[in-house]
Amino acid sequence: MSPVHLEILQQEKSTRARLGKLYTPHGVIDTPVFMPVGTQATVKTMTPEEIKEIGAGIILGNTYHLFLRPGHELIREFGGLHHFMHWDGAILTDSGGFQVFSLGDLRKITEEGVEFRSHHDGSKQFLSPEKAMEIQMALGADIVMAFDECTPHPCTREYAEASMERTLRWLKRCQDTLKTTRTQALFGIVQGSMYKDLRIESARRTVEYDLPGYAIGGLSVGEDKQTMYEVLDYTVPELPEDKPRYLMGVGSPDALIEGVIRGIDMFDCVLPTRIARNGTAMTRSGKVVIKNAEYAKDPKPLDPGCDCYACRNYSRAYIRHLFKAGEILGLRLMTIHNLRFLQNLMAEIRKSIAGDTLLEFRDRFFREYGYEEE
Ligand code: PRF
Ligand code: ZN
Repeated sequence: MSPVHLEILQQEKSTRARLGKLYTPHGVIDTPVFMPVGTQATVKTMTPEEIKEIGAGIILGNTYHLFLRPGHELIREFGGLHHFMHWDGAILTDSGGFQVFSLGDLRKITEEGVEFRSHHDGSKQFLSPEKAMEIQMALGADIVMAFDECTPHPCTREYAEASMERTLRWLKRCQDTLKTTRTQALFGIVQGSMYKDLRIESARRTVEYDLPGYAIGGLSVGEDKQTMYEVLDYTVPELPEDKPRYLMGVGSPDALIEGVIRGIDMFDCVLPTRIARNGTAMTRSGKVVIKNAEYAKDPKPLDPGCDCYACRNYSRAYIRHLFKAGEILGLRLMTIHNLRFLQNLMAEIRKSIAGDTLLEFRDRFFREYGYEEE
């Protein structure tokens, strides 16, 4: 059996949402799950103990960044990413197939792979399906992602089709390279831009590889949210019921709820941690921009409904002061809060699936929070 597998506990009757347990070599994770992002072998500003305390059991790492610095060979020498960063929970590593393609003019795509210039020193580098697997084998993540191309948006049909075909050929090379390992699970990535027939074909042909899990890539790349939800509406039914489904790079509260309703089990995004460091807290009544003058004398916690360390102990006025004064603790408290907010949101989503009330939960949540504009 694959080192990673999903047990489905309940299928909601009124939506495609499922409640499950994701078994990994580093623990069992309740799904649907949001995975905090630890791009450079750290969830920015947080210790692993703090990540545990907010309730996360799985985090993300990045092939692209760790390959360039400190280098995957060094991490291998330290016994892999888990040991190197002192995290004993589960880890999923992304393949670099997104970061490299975000470099724009700094990269050149061929059948063999992608040549690019390092964002650190401009040095010439190369990533291919084989190289991305070699790096992820050295990092030792529980779940490794196939090396794909995330097409830009908008994108012509011709380009989307050619790119989708290449991503499928690359998947074969990823699978062949990884065959030797018995402890890491390879997830394939569905592409096809916003073209229905391409998405469906990409999903069907990716599923033929009989992988332990499937991701939907190429979304949240600038299209509007309704378009993303439509793509999910026709893509998810092509994926097997009994395998985890991962929507890459999505983490706004409304998209998490809408994604779960459409049958997604896993999500990741830099959004909660990034906006935290910019001084924005997610709360049940919407966003709190902590530097705003209205919070200068506000004795309330960031979110009166939250049980995180920041909300249990500190006022908005104090956290605003930390931000105004440029104090690091401000970044830490906001990050703890936003990550805990999303963990609590996912827990409520799971409870709603169990009670067959997810649509009611969505409507109530949206009334209180307001729709996201991003
Ligand atoms: N591919 C990979 N990583 C990703 C994406 C993708 O399409 C996205 C798209 N939102 C985020 N991260 N490999
Ligand atoms: Zn909080």
